[in-house]
Amino acid sequence: MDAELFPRERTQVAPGAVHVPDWLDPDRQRELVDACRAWARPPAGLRTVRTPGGGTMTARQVCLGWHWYPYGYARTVVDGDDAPVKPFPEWLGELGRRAVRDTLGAPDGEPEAAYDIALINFYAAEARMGMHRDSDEKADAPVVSLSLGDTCVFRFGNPETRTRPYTDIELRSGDLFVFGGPSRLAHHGVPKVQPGTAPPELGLTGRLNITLRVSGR
Ligand SMILES: O=C(O)CCC(=O)C(=O)O
Repeated sequence: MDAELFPRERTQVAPGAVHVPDWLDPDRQRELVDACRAWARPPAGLRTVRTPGGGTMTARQVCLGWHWYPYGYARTVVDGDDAPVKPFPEWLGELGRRAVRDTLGAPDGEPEAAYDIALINFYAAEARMGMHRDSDEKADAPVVSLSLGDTCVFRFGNPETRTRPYTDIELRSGDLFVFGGPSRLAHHGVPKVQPGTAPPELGLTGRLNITLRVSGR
């Protein structure tokens, strides 16, 4: 039995930034892992991202809709096999809009966000992601982040600096994190993954993160 003594609660981490534990049920998590496996296949599959300074990101990545590279967007994998980026499925956009409605509520008199970018990050045991802002988009719609597999420490900071103040949150398989409004450009990162913590029935070794954004393009 692995039920929590006290269930984890939905938390507003900062204005416009909300963590919802267990938002995805186990069946939905499995469906998303299967989808990620298909998206990860070449062409335009999972790749190692090289940064302009000559380094590499330890989390490997595949994109849907628009291809993100440091630091811009393209329709083909300009820093990889040059293949057209895989399409962004409508059902994933609907999942993103539901995530925003469930956390931040329906936008006042404005149309709901038309999600058109997914970044799928795969973290093996030693992978992490440095503090950064999601600032290559031309739209200010909230970012939706879904976690699958191993638990990680997710560091959520502030828009001004890559350093303190920040809050460390444990993101587990099935958790949702949404950040918009005054937190849309907050720095965030993943300093640690806890290997071997994925739910065994998910059949995933490591951690997957699905980040949904609106390009505004
Ligand atoms: O893996 C995560 O939870 C964060 C991913 C992220 O920050 C990004 O893709 O920009």
